[in-house]
Amino acid sequence: MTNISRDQWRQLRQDAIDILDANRLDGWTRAAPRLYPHQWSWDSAFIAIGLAHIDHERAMAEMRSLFRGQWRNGMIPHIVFNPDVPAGEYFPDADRWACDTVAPDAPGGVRTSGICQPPVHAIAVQRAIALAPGSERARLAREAFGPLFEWHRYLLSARDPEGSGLVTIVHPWESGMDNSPRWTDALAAIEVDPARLAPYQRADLTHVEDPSQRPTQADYDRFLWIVDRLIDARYRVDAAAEPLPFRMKDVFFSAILVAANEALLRIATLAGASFEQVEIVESWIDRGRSGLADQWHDDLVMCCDRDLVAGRDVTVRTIASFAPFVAGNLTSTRRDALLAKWRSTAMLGDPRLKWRLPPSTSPVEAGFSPRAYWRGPVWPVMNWLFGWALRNVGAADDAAELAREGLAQVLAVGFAEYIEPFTGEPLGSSDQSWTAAVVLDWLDDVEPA
Ligand code: 2M8
Repeated sequence: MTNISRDQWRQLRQDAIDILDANRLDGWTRAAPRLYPHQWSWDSAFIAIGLAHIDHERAMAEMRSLFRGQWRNGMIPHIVFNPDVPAGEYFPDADRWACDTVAPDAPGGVRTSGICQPPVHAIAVQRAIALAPGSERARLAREAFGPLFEWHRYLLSARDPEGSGLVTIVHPWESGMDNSPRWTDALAAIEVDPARLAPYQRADLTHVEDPSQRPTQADYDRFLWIVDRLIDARYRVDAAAEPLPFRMKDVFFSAILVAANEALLRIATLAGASFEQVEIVESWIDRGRSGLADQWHDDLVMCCDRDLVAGRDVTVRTIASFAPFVAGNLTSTRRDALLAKWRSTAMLGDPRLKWRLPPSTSPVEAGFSPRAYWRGPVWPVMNWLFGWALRNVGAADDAAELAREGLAQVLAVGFAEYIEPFTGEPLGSSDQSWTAAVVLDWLDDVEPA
């Protein structure tokens, strides 16, 4: 149940549509009007989930446009660059990534970054298909199955040569949670040689009022240092001559891949995929779940990333520690333990919270910082993702709470990128596309009062 009136419901829906329309370009949607003027991979997938409620064709076009940037090795890059953005508006730009000059696997015709982001895409395609007329579903499934299958195959081969079921990310930007304290120790261990780092001008600080919300300069240097090492390797992460400086088994990314493979399985059936392909996807799901189970710590009641460079598990408590909800199919003991943790003062039970919504980092964690990027603020898109996941694991009340509180938050503060958890202050970019998109999905489930 929500406390949204019919007028509020209508207004919120219209505002969300207006934001997606304003951020719309030629067949795709900018992540945000100023701070993020290009097409971001997982933003696009969430955007397609919202668009599916307005126009399933537009949702599919969003995904199709992203697939144009797919690499020859199957990778879907984290950014497909908009050629019309003036130089200096966003950094690092396509020239700095240099994929088209150094990477043999980069696509022709479009410029992209050389890393990837969590694979929400199959989940989005499945949603668009489900909301399309019955007569169109098989066609849409056939169109999307190939790119999605190759994308997942890339993640389970180049990013998991060990066959662990867990994806190795090679840059914090790949996690989508760029500045999370999950990466603090691994980043601190990276030594940047200033003489070898080309001078650069950040663009992000010109778009936010308070630079302390964004990553520090030292971390930004490390981010670019890692990009340079990837360039040295010509972006062949599985065949780099020198070990890459950041190598992390990311449990949140890996859990999304399990959920995406579940979605891919349904798409496969509709697409008429071969028996072998279906068996492969099923084996990926099993591998993913068993990899996540290996990273479960009973004493901490959390799933931990593994730092492959340092050879240790990362025990920092963040929203990513709840990755098993996203992967689903938990034992009831583990599900109940994780739900108790979710409701505890380490997350939603913190009495200081303005809305019962999960901070990106647990408030009991030393690295918690309520205004800093991915170190504490609440992200509407995460509220949606965990609501979706909780519903899938049968925690319907907890899922409904996220939708109710999430909508109340957007009603109060607008379509912000992220929000201070205690004061409710909207932070980062305004008119963020994925925030608008998840509102459309929530509203579809809500009966106005
Ligand atoms: C943020 O990341 C970009 C780099 O990819 C940035 O800080 O410039 C993250 O929140 C990421 O998850 C998101 O996809 C992107 C666009 O919304 O912004």
